[in-house]
Amino acid sequence: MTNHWADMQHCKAILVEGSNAAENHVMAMKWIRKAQENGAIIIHVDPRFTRTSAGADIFARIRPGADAAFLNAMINHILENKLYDQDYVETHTNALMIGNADFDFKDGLFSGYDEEGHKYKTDTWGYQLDGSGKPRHATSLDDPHCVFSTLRKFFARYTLEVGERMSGIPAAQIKLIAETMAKHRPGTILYALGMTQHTTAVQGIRAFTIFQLLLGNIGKPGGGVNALRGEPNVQGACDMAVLNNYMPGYLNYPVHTEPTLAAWTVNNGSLRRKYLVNTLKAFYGDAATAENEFCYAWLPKRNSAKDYSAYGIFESALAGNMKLLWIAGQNPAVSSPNLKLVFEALGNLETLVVQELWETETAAFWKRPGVDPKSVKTEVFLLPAAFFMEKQGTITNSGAMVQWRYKAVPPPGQAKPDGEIVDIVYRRVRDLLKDSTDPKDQIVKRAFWTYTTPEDVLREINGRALHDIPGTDLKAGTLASRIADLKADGSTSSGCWIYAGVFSKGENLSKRRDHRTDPGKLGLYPNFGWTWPNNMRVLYNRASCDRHGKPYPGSKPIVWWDEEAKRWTGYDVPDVPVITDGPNTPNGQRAFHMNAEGVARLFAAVYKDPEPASDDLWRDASYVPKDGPLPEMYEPVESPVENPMHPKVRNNPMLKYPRVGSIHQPIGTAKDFPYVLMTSTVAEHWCGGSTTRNNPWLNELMPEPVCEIPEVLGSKLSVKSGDWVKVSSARGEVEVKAVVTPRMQPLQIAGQQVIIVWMPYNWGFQGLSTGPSVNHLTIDAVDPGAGTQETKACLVNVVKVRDASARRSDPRGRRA
Ligand SMILES: Nc1nc2c(c(=O)[nH]1)N[C@H]1C(S)=C(S)[C@@H](COP(=O)(O)OP(=O)(O)OC[C@H]3O[C@@H](n4cnc5c(=O)[nH]c(N)nc54)[C@H](O)[C@@H]3O)O[C@H]1N2
Ligand SMILES: Nc1nc2c(c(=O)[nH]1)N[C@H]1C(S)=C(S)[C@@H](COP(=O)(O)OP(=O)(O)OC[C@H]3O[C@@H](n4cnc5c(=O)[nH]c(N)nc54)[C@H](O)[C@@H]3O)O[C@H]1N2
Ligand SMILES: [Mo]
Repeated sequence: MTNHWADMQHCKAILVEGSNAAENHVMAMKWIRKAQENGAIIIHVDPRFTRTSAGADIFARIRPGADAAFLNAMINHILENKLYDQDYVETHTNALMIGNADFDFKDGLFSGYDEEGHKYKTDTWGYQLDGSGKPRHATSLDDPHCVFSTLRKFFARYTLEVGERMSGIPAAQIKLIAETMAKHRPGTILYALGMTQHTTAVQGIRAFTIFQLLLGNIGKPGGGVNALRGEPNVQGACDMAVLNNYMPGYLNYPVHTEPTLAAWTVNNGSLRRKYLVNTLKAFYGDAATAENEFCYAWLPKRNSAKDYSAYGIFESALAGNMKLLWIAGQNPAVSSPNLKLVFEALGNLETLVVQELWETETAAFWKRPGVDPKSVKTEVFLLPAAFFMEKQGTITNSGAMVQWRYKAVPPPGQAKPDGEIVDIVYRRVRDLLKDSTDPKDQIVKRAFWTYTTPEDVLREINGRALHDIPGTDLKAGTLASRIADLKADGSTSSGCWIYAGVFSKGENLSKRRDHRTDPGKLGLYPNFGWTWPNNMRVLYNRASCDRHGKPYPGSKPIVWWDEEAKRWTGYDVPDVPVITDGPNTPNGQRAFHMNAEGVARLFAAVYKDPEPASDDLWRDASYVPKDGPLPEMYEPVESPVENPMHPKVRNNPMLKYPRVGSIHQPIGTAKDFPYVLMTSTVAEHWCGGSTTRNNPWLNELMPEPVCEIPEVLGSKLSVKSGDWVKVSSARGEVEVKAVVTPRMQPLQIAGQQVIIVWMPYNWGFQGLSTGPSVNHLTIDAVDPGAGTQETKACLVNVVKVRDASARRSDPRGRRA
């Protein structure tokens, strides 16, 4: 999220695309409704008519995976009709920078495509530089060489008619949505899995960013691009490096070509080095010294050719390259796509440890329906874990707000909080290694590990001074109260730099609950919980002001330059590199100061600032999507239509699929599997369902999985609601009841009728309510950059099995 939940009340328009907020983010709905009461227009773009659509002013039905076509057509409409915010675009984006003359896009490929290496060479994706290595600037957006002209040319292909042909949304409605968003500013975009579970996930979100930047909607109250995150603490988990390619705080995880800290620093800059040093001090304490590069050598290095994601893990296990897998708080035997591969992989392990509340499908995979337990050699341990109300600690929400939660009841039986389980296992392993002289065991033996409570862990994450630090009020042991307190020389330690300040003057700010203090009446509540970084609530808020530091008219003032006090000030923490560097200085114009250019990037250029990096300011190379600097429409891996834009490059050219051969990862075609399957969750169950399917009341509300089909398909197959159907894909088949409904409707795509069906993914063979898992059908192709699975679009066939009156043949769910 760039903004935060309560901020949505300030929106004048809200585009909800790829999210069913009413059923999955009920608290978001509270603020969406408030905006609506204030006159905001709510737009919902979705393949299925849900409770979110029912509350919207405009509902547009889209084909799964065709969002880029719709968004690009809207962007083109904004550009062609000059509906953009010219001052914002010139001041706060790279629109005026001169692009590399050799950059090109042809037949679905950006310049630099290396077919053999299966990657892009990005040397034409940059700017023309002046003598000092800075991008050259045009004086007008009409300059044919500036980034803005590149944009105009690129998006010109996406007329409203092309948008309609590929997405299924009528041209007039695309125009209406673009003009509504342009007229009602500031507006926001809310998204979730409908956008991300695709092999073009990153590109779709890039299109959001471009659209919002053109409208001048980033950095303002009521603006932004807001990801509605899923699992309660998914934000906190990502912050703490649950993502396999990051250290805590999104520092790139060291790879094998970076054997030393010095080598890592060349690639990541000295600012990030400072934070990595703080993390290493938190990991290794006194063992980490400047002389030994803070024990950097002890970190195992990633092999950049290997896939360490959940998919890579199962593929390693499948190949017999993994002995032990420890799964905590995840139920992949229901929630991962292409379950056949997952089950086979689990069966190839020697040991599986499952740390759980229940004996889930994952823990019970060895006795799943249709399998003889004797044939599975994997030894399974089930460690009983405490649920959220049985332990204390923090949860970080989508707005990066860290909030403390208290224990309400003790855990049952032998169940323990996850932190305690990890602590027990760690100490036991350290004891076992006591006499080891193997250098690789140092990482365990010398770890700085002294925790007794979750709050100790949060203090370690926050960071502290290790010595008295001259010239500051930091004495040995003082907790850091902001990021700027962290030092580069090893005199401070901080487990996760972005959390520095969650403690202030010894107080745990995540426990604050002041819901009254609200300067500016913006809903910021600065004394409620604590948000990273530095308790800032709206990211990029400097961009809410013009080049002179004055708030743009039309949106509520949030920060501004105070000429008398000679500093940035306002209701929120100003998002500027130096608080006293005013709008007449280069720093004062860097509203997007983490980008090397200092401005937002309509075109995601390859660029590194030539100025020597400083310890305190961002002067960094910027992130460039692997699959191109501008968003292009590519078809899902399994799609019933060709790609009329570039038939030879139908799918994302950076896609790798199948990764382990077509036996394990087959691709179905429309000839055998004519319908598009879209999957999602339901209001009444939670994800893989182990918690909710063990609750009789919820089971009564939503007793079993179904396949929802449009009326045209119902008539074609002579299927009524309640009849049994077999749904099959190239990977498996399941038998469920059909629900024939007007919520699903066919779409006309490129002159042909496309039928979309829907299934929930919340069932499996364990618990009080059992039923077949839809993930037997789904495809495990992933986005090349983000690694998200394409569980929103694959091809299936649907055939009638028997009438409603017949019973399901296997009540525990049919095996694929
Ligand atoms: N009650 C309840 N709440 C939950 C959860 C739960 O299981 N139950 N799960 C939590 C979790 S982990 C998450 S990640 C979030 C998920 O929150 P959402 O992302 O809202 O979850 P989904 O149900 O997957 O809904 C995505 C929406 O995108 C639509 N969609 C599918 N494909 C496309 C497409 O290609 N384009 C567009 N524009 N739309 C598409 C679907 O029809 C659906 O309405 O919810 C969280 N909240
Ligand atoms: N087809 C399809 N597949 C999908 C999706 C989809 O839309 N379509 N959505 C995807 C998404 S967004 C997500 S997030 C995943 C979710 O996939 P999972 O993470 O596998 O789903 P959950 O059911 O939330 O699993 C969490 C498990 O943790 C256990 N648990 C809960 N609290 C604790 C705790 O405090 N400690 C421990 N140790 N265990 C605990 C629960 O009992 C549960 O079994 O599914 C993905 N799979
Ligand atoms: Mo999720």
